[in-house]
Amino acid sequence: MIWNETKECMSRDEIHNLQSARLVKMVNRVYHSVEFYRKKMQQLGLEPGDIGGIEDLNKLPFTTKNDLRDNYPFGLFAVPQSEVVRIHASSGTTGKATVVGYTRKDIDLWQECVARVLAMAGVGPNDKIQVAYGYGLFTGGLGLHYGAENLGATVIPMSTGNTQKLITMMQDFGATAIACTPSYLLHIAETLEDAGLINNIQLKAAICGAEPWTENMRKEIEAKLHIKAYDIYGLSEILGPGVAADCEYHKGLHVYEDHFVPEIINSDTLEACKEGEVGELVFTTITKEAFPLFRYRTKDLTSITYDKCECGRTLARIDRFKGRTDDMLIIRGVNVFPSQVEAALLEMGETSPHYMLIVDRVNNLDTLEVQVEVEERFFSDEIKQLESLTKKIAYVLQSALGLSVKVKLVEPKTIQRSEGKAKRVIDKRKLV
Ligand code: DLL
Repeated sequence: MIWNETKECMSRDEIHNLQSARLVKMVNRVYHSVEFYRKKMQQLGLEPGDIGGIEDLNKLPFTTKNDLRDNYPFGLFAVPQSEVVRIHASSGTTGKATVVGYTRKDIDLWQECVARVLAMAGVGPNDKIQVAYGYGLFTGGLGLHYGAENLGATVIPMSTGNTQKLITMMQDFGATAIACTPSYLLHIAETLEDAGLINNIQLKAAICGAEPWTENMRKEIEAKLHIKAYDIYGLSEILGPGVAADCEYHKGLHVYEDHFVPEIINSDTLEACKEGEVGELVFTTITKEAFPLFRYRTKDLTSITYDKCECGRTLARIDRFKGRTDDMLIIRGVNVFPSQVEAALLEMGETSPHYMLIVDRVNNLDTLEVQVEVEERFFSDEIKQLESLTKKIAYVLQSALGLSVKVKLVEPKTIQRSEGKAKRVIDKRKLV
């Protein structure tokens, strides 16, 4: 059943016309309310009237995270503070936080987008959903919370921080859905397994995102918990969770194009990529009031298709994320994404999905060590078994990455578990 047919199954012409009308309105409004954009457009010799529709989108300037930081905290807001009802922020690893704001209408839009995601995952008013993303300035907790309420589901606002309590309540309240990062869900699954409680839960769906994860990881989670797992994408700058999500066919994430216009560009030339070609995802918001953005460069790497999905939705689909331009490692000149390691390990099927990449530079040469957890039995007296598995993994990774890799097998639970976004890389080259 498609929850919102009128918004998700429009013809491509209807989407084009809707986006054009909304873009024209948005550009006019932003030109007159945000000095930063007015100046940028003037530098390009652009007036609002030059943007007649979506075909003129590429005339508009790009926006980057640095632009947000330069205008910290409220310089890019397009409404007076009295109309802002909520603020969120993401800390990032360097520099100032990026601050975003929402009007009442923006919050309504956000709730609706998240409700659409949940409905696509089969969640409805009869479900009880544990929201185990962090609550606070991070958009995950409150974003999922209000979206689920909007749908009429019963929200159990767990946040992060107490896995034992989460598991107790999962059983006692009969939670049927959970929203958290995929790495945290894996940790929850292991904890349930260790306690022999997997069959005591009523979970049927998980809505996971906020970090890159592979299709194999999705299947691993489904198999461990006997549930359906769905991918939800978003970023605070554009909305928070709910910009795109996948349906039961898992053939890419449907972008809510009635609110966010996606483009894929080559990060070096800034030219548009062809359909299906991997590049940097760029978004323009066309309905947001408090914090509209023109052509925001997300740094997320993916490709796009405009073909109709088997589920009937006509919305553009972006492929599962390959990584971010800024988490690509260059090791001895070879480009490596942590997700490639995850895909290769899970494809092999003899290790756990817990791994860590340690990059170093020894005698001016980059080195990559992949630490991966394997079952306890490999560490018993059968030393030979451990050696042969190490060699096998090194071979598999070398073939997948095109780079020789040192593999270190570690005992279960050695690699630190995360409740939020997982940390997969320690790059010691950056510490010197
Ligand atoms: O992570 C919003 C969110 C919360 C999304 C809960 C999904 C669920 P930020 O903290 O601003 O916002 O981080 C955004 O996280 O640019 C991606 O690099 C990454 N990301 C988010 N969802 C996915 C996903 C939230 N499904 C950044 N797959 C984005 C891969 C994701 N990466």
